[in-house]
Amino acid sequence: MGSVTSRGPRMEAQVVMMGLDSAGKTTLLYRLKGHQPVKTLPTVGFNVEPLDMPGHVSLTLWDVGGQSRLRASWKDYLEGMDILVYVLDSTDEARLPEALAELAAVLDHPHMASVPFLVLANKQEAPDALPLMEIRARLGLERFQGHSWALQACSALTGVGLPEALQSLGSLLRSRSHHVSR
Ligand SMILES: Nc1nc2c(ncn2[C@@H]2O[C@H](COP(=O)(O)OP(=O)(O)OP(=O)(O)O)[C@@H](O)[C@H]2O)c(=O)[nH]1
Ligand SMILES: [Mg+2]
Repeated sequence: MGSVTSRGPRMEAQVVMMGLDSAGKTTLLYRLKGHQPVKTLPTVGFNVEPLDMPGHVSLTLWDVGGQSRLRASWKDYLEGMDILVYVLDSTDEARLPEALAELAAVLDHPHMASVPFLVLANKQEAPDALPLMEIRARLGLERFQGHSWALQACSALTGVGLPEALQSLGSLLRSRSHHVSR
């Protein structure tokens, strides 16, 4: 089980980013680091980047490739993670059920017991994006009992919603670290 270590005011956390191929995970990773939008290739394996957040929180972000042939190895990234960031392509209505099934499979893994998760409804700036309310209804995240979770709309392209996403991430991590220390 991972540990959100809190020495003095500093907190360190391991964050794993998952979601179907083309959801926008790698684009998000580099936007969160403050880069301009980057051109990405489908990720084979993973990218890992440190990210210092305000409030003395140091994250390590693991961005794992989401193509179907790669999903069998998702389980290899779960040990020691403090939080899951699950990225959805809001324009990909056809694959929403598949995305939800893969999320359920990840949360079902023993390493994920009581690990919080943040679902990012990405690509919200696109004209054909499903509205957040509809995504919320379709996902039914309440079913995942035993996990704290949050749902946030964002666009890795424009950056809208990313500060809120980091805030949600911080709150979920803090609730977990309190939980762990008791
Ligand atoms: N319109 C729009 N396109 C986006 C957004 N975020 C990412 N994309 C595009 O979606 C495509 C896939 O983005 P990636 O970041 O490579 O997706 P990924 O989730 O890392 O995909 P895998 O590595 O295959 O798992 C790229 O063409 C991105 O430019 C967004 O917020 N809005
Ligand atoms: Mg990628």
